[in-house]
Amino acid sequence: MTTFPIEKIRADFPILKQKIRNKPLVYLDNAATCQKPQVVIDSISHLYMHEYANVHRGVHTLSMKATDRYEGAREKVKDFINASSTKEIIFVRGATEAINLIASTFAKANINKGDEILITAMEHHSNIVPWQMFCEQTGAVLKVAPINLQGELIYEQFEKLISDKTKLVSVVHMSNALGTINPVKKIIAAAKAKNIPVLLDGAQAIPHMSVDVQQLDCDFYVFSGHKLYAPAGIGVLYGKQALLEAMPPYQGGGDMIRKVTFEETEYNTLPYKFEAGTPSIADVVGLGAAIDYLVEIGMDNIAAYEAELLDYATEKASKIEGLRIIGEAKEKGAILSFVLDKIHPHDIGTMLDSLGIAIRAGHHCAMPVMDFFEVPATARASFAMYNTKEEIDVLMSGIEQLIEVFG
Ligand code: 7TS
Repeated sequence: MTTFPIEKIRADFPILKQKIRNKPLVYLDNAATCQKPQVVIDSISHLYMHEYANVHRGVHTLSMKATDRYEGAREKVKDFINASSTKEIIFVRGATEAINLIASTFAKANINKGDEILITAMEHHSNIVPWQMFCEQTGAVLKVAPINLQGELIYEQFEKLISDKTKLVSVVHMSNALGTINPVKKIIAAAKAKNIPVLLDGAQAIPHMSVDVQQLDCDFYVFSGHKLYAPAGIGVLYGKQALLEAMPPYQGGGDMIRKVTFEETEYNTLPYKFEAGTPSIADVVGLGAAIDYLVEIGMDNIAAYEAELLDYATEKASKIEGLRIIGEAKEKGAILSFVLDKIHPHDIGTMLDSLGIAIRAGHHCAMPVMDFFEVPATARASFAMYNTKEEIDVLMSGIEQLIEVFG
């Protein structure tokens, strides 16, 4: 912890310097979206000030510069998750669009009536609803592996649900509502033994740990830029090249084609086949800058620092009478979901805001998780690498004040 350059990191995030309601901002809503370092902000303004034009189109200098920046970012993403080729990196709007893309293309081509898609009971709605829509359209069946009261996947039950009919396993790497980190290597090995492709929803995992898609041997990995210190509106779909090659395109339009006549269209090669229309050029460049920034700090250093933050917060929270932590998995990322006796989570959120503390209160787009724990909502403090133990102290004393006044 002592070697983690926390002061420097905090100074890199201009938004953290401000006061909210006359109190220093304590931003603990990082699972919803995290703040942006100056280098990311600068990379975007630099592009618009000096290098902006449409990509893949022009022979003119600006277009070539913008294309270099755009494709350079794809290279950075490839290295960051250790994909084997930039052909496997598709830029999309975010994790949600990536999952919908897979449902509309891979699933449409490979999953039929009576086939099964296996998810878990701790998924975000974006890894539930696209599959429900797909099942409704095709007659495929959605199977849900249960969780226990700690918020962990009941692995034996999951394994039992893998059948000859299973055509896709789609699992969250780290839960946004509970913080649980799933045993993805075991999950993938079990699916591979039956030749079943695996999609990992990495929206929460990606900012907290190093991810190596080749080592994991997952078939698809999806995440959003805005939870990775990059702009909103950009995300990544990683897919194994052979699978992506065999998939039909997602949207039709410019850039995803090689040749168009009124009789037929020849599609472009990977990754462009899946990137119809002018992309979010500046957001991609911002994502590249965020990755450079993270690589310099080191994902393993970030993981170690955040583990200390989570331990500290968990220990403090456990001592508060009337506070119940929702999600106590052994393997857990930097998320503390909780409820308080007699105080509704929305009131916790509002009252903490008056102290300058930003947390999220709600169902976190994981309503089935709320149902399982029989709570309408939770309050959720989610940590990032720029948070500190002092901020956790502020949160805990805020909670104690609430209990004293309203509990
Ligand atoms: N999957 C997980 C595990 C998530 O946490 C989220 C967003 C998504 C998918 C969807 O990502 P998007 O960028 O496409 O919206 N989670 C949250 C959250 O916890 N609070 O706000 C958004």
